[in-house]
This record gives sequence, structure tokens and C-alpha cells, in this order.
Amino acid sequence: MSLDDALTEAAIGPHLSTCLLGRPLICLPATQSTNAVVREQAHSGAPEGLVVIADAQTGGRGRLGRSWLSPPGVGIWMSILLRPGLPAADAQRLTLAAAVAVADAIAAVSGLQAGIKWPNDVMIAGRKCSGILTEVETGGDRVTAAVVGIGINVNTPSFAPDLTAATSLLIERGGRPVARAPLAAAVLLRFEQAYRQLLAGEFRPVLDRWRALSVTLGRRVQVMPVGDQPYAGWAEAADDDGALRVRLDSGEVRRVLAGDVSIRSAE
Ligand code: BT5
Repeated sequence: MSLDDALTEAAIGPHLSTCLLGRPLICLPATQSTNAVVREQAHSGAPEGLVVIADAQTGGRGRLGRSWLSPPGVGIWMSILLRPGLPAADAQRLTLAAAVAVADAIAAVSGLQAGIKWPNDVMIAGRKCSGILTEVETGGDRVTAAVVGIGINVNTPSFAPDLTAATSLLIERGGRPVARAPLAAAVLLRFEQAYRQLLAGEFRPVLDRWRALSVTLGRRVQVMPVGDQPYAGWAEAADDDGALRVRLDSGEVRRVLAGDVSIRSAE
């Protein structure tokens, strides 16, 4: 990638038209995990809107203790601190809003059509180009702090054989790179807009957009719920709280709140 693809405060600043997110913005050459950095900052009283971006992560994290590959110079690895005061039951909405922001920003900046696989994957042509890890802290039944971590494979040239389900914008554009700074700024602006709608109780348009971008709804899926046995069914709907509603062949409908799904070809 050319030298003008720096992911620094100076490179991102001119593209950033947010009021809240990225104010302040901290860019690091490398860190273990930007989510961990922001969590620490949150504990020391950092303000809502803080964004930490790293050029590389040495211990990038996925959900459920998985790892997230975050090599230098080719991705956007960033975490956003929010203090939404939302009911804890609505926390999943932050992930939905972030996924919509990422998919729409990718389309706007790179021209690629991205879709959302429930609950937190942004996909292009059936492969994952971005993942979101939302970690919340609650007090009573309210979210007192939320760290929304977003990883986007921007200019990753290739993936190891154990990551066949991964892709990057570069790969999907036939080798043409995408500048990271404008993309990071575009994600932050869209996420800020969706976040404001969420706080204002006007989340319906974001949910509608999430449903329109979903590559899961209407598909035959294999569900791997957290702490439960896998099962197959049809992904029928997404509830307003972000739960996936799956109809089993028996006719029973289950709400999935946490877990993974894989999409199967219709049998
Ligand atoms: C995720 O988890 O997709 C959430 C990823 C969040 C990463 C961001 S980067 C900034 C912030 N700081 C962090 O430490 N994390 C956040 P999950 O759905 O559990 O998916 C993890 C799985 O995706 C792994 O087990 C791999 O199979 C696969 N994977 C790992 N690295 C990947 C990559 N770069 N691209 C695509 N897939 C990957």
C-alpha cells in the first residue's frame, strides 16, 4: 500500500465531520487490542466519543474468546466509547447500528455492496470483511459504558488457509486498494447518526436498514446458540432488540439472542 494510506490523527482529521465520535481520537501504531485500551480509558473516566484506532493489534479479539487477525498497515482496527444509559436489553442495538454504518460506509467509499450476517459480520460476496465486538458495562439495568470495536479488512492481500471465509475490500476490488482514513471517518459519521437516532427513540429507520442489508433473513440457517445445542431452521425475522427469530421444521419459533449462524443453501 502506498505511503499516503497512513491511519493517523492528521490523516483522518480532515475527513472527520462528526460532532461526538472521534472527539478525541487517538491513533496508535500498535496495541494489543483497541477494545482493551478503550475499556481502560473508560474506567479512568474518559468521555463518550473517544475513539482509539491502531495500525496493528497484537491480540485482537473476537467474540467468545476468539482472536481477530489484525496485521499492520492493511486494516481499520478501532474502538468507540459510548455512555448511552440505554436499558441493558437494548445493548445489541449498538452492534446492529455499527454493522449498518460499516456496510453503508464501505458501499459509499469503495463502491462494494456489503451485507450483514446476523449478528455482527459484514460480508461481501459471502465472505467476512468486517466484524464487530460490543462490550458493555451495566449499572442497575442500564448500560453505563459500551465499547464498540470494529475491525475492517481493507487492503489485506490474502488470508491464511484457516481463514477461507474472510475477505478484504482490496481482494473484492480485484487488487485496487481503498484509503483507510476516509473510510474510518465515513464509518464514524454513519455510526454517530445511527447512535443519535437510537438515543432519540427513533431507531426504526436503522432497523429497517439493517433488515434490508441482512443476508441472513429469509435463508435456511444452522444456529449455534451460546450455551445450547445447534439446530437448523429458517431465519424468519429480526426482532427490534436484535434477536433473530428462527422457525424450526417442527414449526416451533425460537428467538436467538447470542450465538452464530451459518447460512445453508436451501435444501
Ligand atoms: C468478530 O468476532 O467478528 C469481532 C471482531 C472485532 C474486531 C475488532 S478490531 C478493533 C477491536 N479490538 C479488538 O480486539 N476487537 C475489535 P467473531 O464473530 O467472534 O469472529 C471471530 C472469528 O472471525 C475468528 O474466530 C476467525 O474465524 C475469524 N477472523 C479472525 N480474524 C479475522 C479477520 N481479520 N477477518 C475475517 N475473519 C476473521
